Order: sequence, then structure tokens, then C-alpha cells
Amino acid sequence: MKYYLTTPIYYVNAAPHIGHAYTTIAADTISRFMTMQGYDVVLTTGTDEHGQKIERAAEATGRTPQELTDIVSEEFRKQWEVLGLKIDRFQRTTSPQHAEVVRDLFTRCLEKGYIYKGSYTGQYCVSDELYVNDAKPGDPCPECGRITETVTEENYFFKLSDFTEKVLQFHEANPNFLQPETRRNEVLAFLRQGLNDLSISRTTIKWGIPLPVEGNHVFYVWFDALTTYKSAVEGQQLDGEPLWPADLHLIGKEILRFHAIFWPAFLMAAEYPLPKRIYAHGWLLFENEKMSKSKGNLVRATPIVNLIGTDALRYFLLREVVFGKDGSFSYDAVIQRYNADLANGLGNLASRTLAMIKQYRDGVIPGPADHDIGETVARYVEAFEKFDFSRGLETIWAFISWADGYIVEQAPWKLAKNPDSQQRLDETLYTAAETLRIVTALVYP
Ligand code: ME8
Ligand code: MG
Repeated sequence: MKYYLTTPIYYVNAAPHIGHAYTTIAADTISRFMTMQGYDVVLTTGTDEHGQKIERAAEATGRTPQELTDIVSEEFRKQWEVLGLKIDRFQRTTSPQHAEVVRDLFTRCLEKGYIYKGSYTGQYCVSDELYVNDAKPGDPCPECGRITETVTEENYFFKLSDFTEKVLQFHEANPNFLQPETRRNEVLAFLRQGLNDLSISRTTIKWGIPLPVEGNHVFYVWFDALTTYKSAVEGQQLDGEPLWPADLHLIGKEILRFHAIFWPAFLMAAEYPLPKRIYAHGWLLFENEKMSKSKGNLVRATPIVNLIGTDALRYFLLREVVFGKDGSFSYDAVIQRYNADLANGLGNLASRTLAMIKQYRDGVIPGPADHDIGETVARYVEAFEKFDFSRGLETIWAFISWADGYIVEQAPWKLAKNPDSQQRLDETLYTAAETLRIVTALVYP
């Protein structure tokens, strides 16, 4: 069975930071976990390279948009390599193949009568690439607080208002489509206020995919960006099944409405299948604020990896923050987890177990075992299936603590001295070694 999951495609206005790494690492974790569960997994990520935000970032750095996007897209690709993530497709929105799929989606929506020409005057947030319909000139963006800009242009509109009921009904009929629950409630509340039609083209910017119509229209960047999820696997099959629809879109909570409302509406209009699930995780905060490129309060992954390695960084991110909620990043907490959980917890169990097996049994693991780990494994699988990574890891580390206590209680160093206790010593050493083997398998994702 195929399992196709995606991360957001990241803006190339600045280099990757640990917030991007957080989502992409979580996606790679799910990919490994689902692979262990027997699925054939495809993981897509990529870069979001068009739009006003990128056009301006390029201007500010004195490069052409194409130059900027080539450079920064490559930085993202390299970042995933440095982190040891298995990316199956890296999709760039500037690829001609992607543009074709975007135009196809537009044409389908047009043919089904969901697109019309009109003109838009209203407020726009460039940082979020978001139309803020109910704002007045000078008002801040409700999402990020930046001052909105007034846009007046002729556009193509998508009849989003036709989809209020359809998208609402879809969410109501599919309670697991959007998780966690708090995010779902947010979207339902938003839908109940009703949707306005959405401008999906721009004429005042040049850096975008041209519409297949007369004039200088380029696609609104979110119409282009969301379609990446489909274009990355367009026409492709795995195990005799088409890869689209995606089994999971993993995103951060600030881009919820684009994914849980716009995207399903576009797909419904074009009569394409909808993704099966959206999971919106929380934010990594730095000194209680969302880390962001534009605020500059950034932590980069590479220096941390150079110091403690990729596995330790993965462990930290998934254990420290409850997935789905916001959580703070601090260097102190990284060091704390590294020392307490990895060096002392897992590291110590491994080194003492291997040392004893070497000392008492010439390095050959004896048997049989003293414990039944079925319940630990079941609890871990249950947690990981729900993307409750921190609880899954707690379960594993509780098992490590159990093994530590068990070793102290059995006192192999005493058993070794007593000829009548040799079988007990075998069982103790085997149990410790078996614990390590199982822990190693469970922490692989
Ligand atoms: O929104 N904490 O791109 P983007 C947790 N191009 N996750 C974070 C984070 C933080 N502090 N900062 C970033 C875009 N992320 C669009 C997406 S998708 C069709 C288009 C992660 O570069 C998180 O996954 O602003 C968030 O949703 C994403 O990076 C936003 O990246
Ligand atoms: Mg952002």
C-alpha cells in the first residue's frame, strides 16, 4: 500500500531555519514509521518560489527572482541532506512541469464554471500572501500584524463562496480529515461565517506562472503553491495505485485555512480527489515568540547538528514539544535532554549492558528473557499512529528506566561471583540486551 505525505513547500525569501526543519523532520519520522508498518512511502517537500514576497526579496538583494530562488531552493535541498532526511520528491514551483498542472487545475475550474473575471480593490498582506477582505487601508493583517497594502487590479476570481456549504459538510462528514481537534474547530467556525470569492490571479506582479488566458495575468501564489502537492506526483503510481490523493499534508498551524478551505474547494471544483488528512502542528517559539525569517529570531539546524548529530536533534524536537502544541526552543533544553535522556538514559544502558556481556560471557548474548515488551510496543505504536511523538518516546524511555532498575535489582556483578546463579546471570544479561535491541528498533523513526 502506498502512503504519500507532504510538508509545506517553503518560501525562498530567506534560508531555512529550525522551524522548517521541525516539520520536515516530523514528516521523515512519519515516513520511517509508516515504512516500518509496511507501507511504501513517498515524501514530498520543495520550495515556493513565486509571488510578490519573493519578487520583493529578490529586489532587496539585488538579484533577479530566478537567481534568488535558485540559490535558496538549493539551500533547502542541502539542509534536508545535512539532516539525513529521505526526501523522495523535491518540487520547485518554477519547474515547467508544475506550471502545466497549475494551468490544468485552473482550466478545469474554468470549464466547470467556477472562475469569472472581475476586479479587486482591497487590502493585501504581502508577508502572508493573503487577501484581507474586511480590512481598510492602513489596517494591520489579522494574521501577522503587518500593515496591509491596497491592491487594485483586474483579476480572475474563484467562486469560493459557492463552497462554504460543501467544504463545511465535508469537514463535518470527515471528522478525522483535519487534526488536531482545536484546529478543526477553528476552521469550522471560520466556515460558518461564510466565504468570499477569491482572486486567483494578479496583474501588478510579474513573477508567477502565466494564466492560460489573454493578458498579463499570473497566478495568485497560493493557487500555484497548493497545487505542488498534486504536481509532485502527477500521473504517478505506486503499487498499482495513483499517488494522488495525498494521505497526509503536514503543515504548521498558520497556514491552516489555505489547506483546509481553499485547497479542498479548488479540488472539489475541478472534481479531483481530496487529500485524506491534514495535520497542523504548533509553533516552535524562541523566547516566547514564533521564530520567523522576517523577525530574525532564528535558530539554525546545522550548527546544532554539527555539535550533537542529527539523531539527537530529531529526538529533542519530537520529545521536548508535544506535537500539535506550541513549544519553546532553548539551547539549555537541548543540552539537558542530550545529557539526561540520551547520554545517561540510553547511552548508559547500552554501555553497561555491553560491558557486562563482554566481561561475564565473552561478548556472547545468553538467554532467555525476563520480560514481555508487547505492551510497551503497543503503546508506542498507538502514540506514533496519532503523531503523539513525545508520548511514544516517553513510553520507550520508561522502558529504559525499567531496564536500569532491573539491572540494579539483579546485580549481575554479584551473580557473576556465585556458581549457582549462572542461569540467572544469563537471563539478566539477555534481558538487558533484548531491551536495547527493541529500543533501537522503536527509536529508528
Ligand atoms: O508558509 N515553528 O512557507 P514558509 C514550527 N510557502 N514550524 C515552523 C516555524 C516555527 N517557528 N516556522 C516555519 C509558507 N515553520 C508557504 C507554504 S504550502 C503549499 C506553502 C514551518 O516558508 C511550518 O511547517 O513560511 C510552517 O507551516 C512552514 O514552515 C511555513 O514555511
Ligand atoms: Mg511563514
